[in-house]
Amino acid sequence: MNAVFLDASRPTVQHAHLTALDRKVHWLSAWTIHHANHLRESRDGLKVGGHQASSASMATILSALYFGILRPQDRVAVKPHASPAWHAIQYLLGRQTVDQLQRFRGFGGAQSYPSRTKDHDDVDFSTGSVGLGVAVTAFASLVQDYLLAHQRLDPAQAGRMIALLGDAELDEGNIYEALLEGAKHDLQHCWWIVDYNRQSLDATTANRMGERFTRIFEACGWTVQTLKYGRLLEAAFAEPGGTALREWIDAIPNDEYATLSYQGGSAWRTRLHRDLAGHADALALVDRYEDDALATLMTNLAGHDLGLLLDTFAATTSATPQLFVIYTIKGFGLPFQGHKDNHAGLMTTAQMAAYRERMGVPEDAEWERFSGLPHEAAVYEAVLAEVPFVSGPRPGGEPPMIDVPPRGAFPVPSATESTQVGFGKILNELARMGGALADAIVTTSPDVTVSTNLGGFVNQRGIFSRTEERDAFRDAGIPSPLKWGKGPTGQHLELGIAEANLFTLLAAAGLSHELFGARLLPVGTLYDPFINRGLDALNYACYQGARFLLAATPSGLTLGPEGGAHQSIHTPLIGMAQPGLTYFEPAYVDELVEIMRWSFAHLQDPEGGAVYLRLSTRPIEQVPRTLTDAQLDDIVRGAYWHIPPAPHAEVAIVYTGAIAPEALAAYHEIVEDTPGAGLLAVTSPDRLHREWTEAQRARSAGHQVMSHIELLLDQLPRSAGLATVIDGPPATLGWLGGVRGQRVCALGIDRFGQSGDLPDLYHEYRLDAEAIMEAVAEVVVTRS
Ligand SMILES: Cc1ncc(C[n+]2csc(CCOP(=O)(O)OP(=O)(O)O)c2C)c(N)n1
Ligand SMILES: [Mg+2]
Repeated sequence: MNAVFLDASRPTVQHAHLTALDRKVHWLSAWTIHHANHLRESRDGLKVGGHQASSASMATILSALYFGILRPQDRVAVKPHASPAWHAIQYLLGRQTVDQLQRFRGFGGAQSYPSRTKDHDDVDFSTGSVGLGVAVTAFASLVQDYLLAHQRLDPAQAGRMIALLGDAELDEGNIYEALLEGAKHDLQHCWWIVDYNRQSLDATTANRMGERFTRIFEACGWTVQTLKYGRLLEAAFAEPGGTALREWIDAIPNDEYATLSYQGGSAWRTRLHRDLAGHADALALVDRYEDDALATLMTNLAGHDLGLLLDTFAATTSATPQLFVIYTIKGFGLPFQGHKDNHAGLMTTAQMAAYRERMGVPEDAEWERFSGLPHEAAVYEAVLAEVPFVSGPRPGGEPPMIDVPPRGAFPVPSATESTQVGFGKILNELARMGGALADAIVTTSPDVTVSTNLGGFVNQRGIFSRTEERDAFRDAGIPSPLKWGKGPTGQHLELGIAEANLFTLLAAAGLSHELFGARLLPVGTLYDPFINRGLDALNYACYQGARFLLAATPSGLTLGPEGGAHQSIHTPLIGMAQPGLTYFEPAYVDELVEIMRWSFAHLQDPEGGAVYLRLSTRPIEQVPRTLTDAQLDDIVRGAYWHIPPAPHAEVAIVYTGAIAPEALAAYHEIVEDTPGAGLLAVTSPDRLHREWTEAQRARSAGHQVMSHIELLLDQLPRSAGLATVIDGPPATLGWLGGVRGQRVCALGIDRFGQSGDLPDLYHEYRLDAEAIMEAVAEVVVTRS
């Protein structure tokens, strides 16, 4: 690791320049927010917002990192509401435009919170939902270790994965889930830097949490560095009377310290005189300072001391994960510093004018990069050109696409098979075949590897660990279908039971090509109901544009005896509603093969995304058939006519997923009375619905297009009814009635389930053939 400022003879001129640049970071972040709220035209009366206090709290920490410590390969998740300070730094580095800053929080401008996909400058990790940006750095570090061990990343290109977080962010439970997982995987090169201002959104936070955090992190193998006071205060502590001063400040409760920080010099003096009345030398020390200087001294916390931060970070060269708890004041240097209500506080125009004066920025030069600094622009340009962060290209990019094996290379399903078993066999076969695709796959699961049928792949490709770990059962000759030895070449990352970690890992691994320049095809498995457990992390992964294949199984009521606690109900609607994720729910394994082939290409497509397969443990009789190219295309587009309707058909049964046998049985029962009826297989309600709404949008723009579902339903008379059925919410397919204005009766689950076998459950919850026939009667009879 480069230690730019490690040398004790640190060039002080350079240091002065960096201090000046840090002042610009403070100024520009406050000004950007001010401009968005007070100067830019408002058309809707909404408060624009932005966080001047949170930015000021962290600005110097950001300056230390970006101007002195980071190298191009280091990756940072920035506290969401410090985004203005981060953008200001990118602007000073020439990596952000003034136009973007002027449109901060406006349409097309710099985003409220750093966004990989929406911001124009180079955001490493999106943040916003607090806690997730922290955890993703741990998993990015794990992915980096994986790539290094697989010799897919040049060690010289390996970086530190760094999270900058607020102290209240430490209340988020997902941070501790990641912490535990990191400990299991021997996490390294990961820094979490806490902006310890002891304020949350609502108020000043609990006293003495700091030491508890230390114990928690140390227990997980981290080094904790607590930086409390700046060098001014440390120097004062060394003076006669300084010890008493230190004891006093160490003991003062957070809220009282914050109150005094807000009130300023004379309040400090009054309070110190009261509390240190017996300490003449301490009071003499205090009284050597004028009011303003006293306030500066008493608020000189480590997070506002650039030199101290530079030296501390530069001296940290160990690979051991590091927690930095850095004391700061929220709103540092602003009129509302320390005030408990300052989180969303905005400076008034008058306060801003005074602040501009204090920062030495001339009027009308507010946006200039170096206005008001002691030297000419060229001096700072030269300093910035030497910053290690800009010393070379950043890793990442678009690695070449990996071909997907032809359809014929995949196994033929057994006569009766579940989609879960089919999924396991497909991955197993890919592992056996070898080649670039198999090598790029990395599987992962939160302690359900075996029960989601990843075993075949894992047996062939091994479990990843940076160090070799033997399988004791195998060594002892005890039979087991699973090989559980681990090593650096393994391609499976076994996680503990914390579904948020699964999704956060998928986020990091699914960005591997962009973060590290090496393409991975991550495949994660879990039980479908537990998607809810990690839902925000799943949304987070998709928001960042991560690419992964998620197989969720078992799903729905169809898991039978496992019962209500494990029955997923509304996951199809999540699959439909989640941007960046395409949801499929095939019934037959030949459909699954084609969907997985499509998925591996979609994961790599620059316009692609992640894929969610909702699978089932129910073995169902497969259809002996050879699918035509047109049928294969229909399957990945979301639906095909399992049995096409006649032109005069009165009804079609529409089904998704594992209740296909009930749909077929009902079909054979009704077809005598309603000859020419159709049977429509929907493999992806999500794709159908998206394409339909896109086609509507395109038509309103004057394009003559028809979506897949419109073309399929066009084969039915408009007067025909639809009876739809899915082991999920009826609404998943109920919308189909709106496509051509057909009557619809939608069956599905809208109550909690319970244990039982499938005949009982399907009867009770109206998924059986009888219920489907009743639905058919409903749409046919009501029509006449
Ligand atoms: C998951 C989530 N819940 C709530 C919020 C709203 N929120 C934004 S910042 C914040 C508290 C910030 O306190 P802290 O992390 O200490 O940051 P500071 O501004 O003090 O630096 C909250 C509750 C959020 N962004 N994400
Ligand atoms: Mg805070």
